[in-house]
Amino acid sequence: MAILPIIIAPDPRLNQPCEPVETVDDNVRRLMDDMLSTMYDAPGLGLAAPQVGVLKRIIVVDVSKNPDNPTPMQLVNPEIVWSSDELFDYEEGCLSLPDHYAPVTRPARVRVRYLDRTGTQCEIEADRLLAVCLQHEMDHLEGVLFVDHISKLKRNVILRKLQKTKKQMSAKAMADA
Ligand code: GNR
Ligand code: NI
Repeated sequence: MAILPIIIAPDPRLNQPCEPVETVDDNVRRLMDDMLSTMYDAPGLGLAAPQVGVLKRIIVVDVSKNPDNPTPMQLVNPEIVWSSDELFDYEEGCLSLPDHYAPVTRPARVRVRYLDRTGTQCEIEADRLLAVCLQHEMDHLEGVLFVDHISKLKRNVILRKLQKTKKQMSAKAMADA
């Protein structure tokens, strides 16, 4: 299994809606396994395909935070079929916005329909951290980042800082080459 490079914002690939997967084949399964390896290596609680440059509706999640008892989930074409009126605030981060965090308010519980790695349609109901992560990952499939849920001022501060860091990193890579 491979560890894939994670795209850092700002990047147009993180702002595009992704295409549905037509068939859950070996290529899709290999990508999902690589996404899980990449997520555990980072480490992160979830990862969406566009974060590794693949504009397909695929996400992986594991909120167990316990390497001895992992609960990896791989979801193809996930959709929210129900969400609670009750809301939940959580301090969110994103592997594509490293070292930046902000509170985001979302529905506290969601019911998600998806295809598993065998192509079978499944549904799960999630609350708390799992609900947060599923919604955060599914946002990525619409080209939406957690900073799109906070004020424009805070969003621009974070995105400008990231752009500056990216420029410094590429300048350093050029100098070192
Ligand atoms: O690792 C991650 N942690 C996290 C914390 C709070 C809310 C959402 C997340 S998901 C994030 C990994 C990521 O960027 N997934 O797209
Ligand atoms: Ni993210």
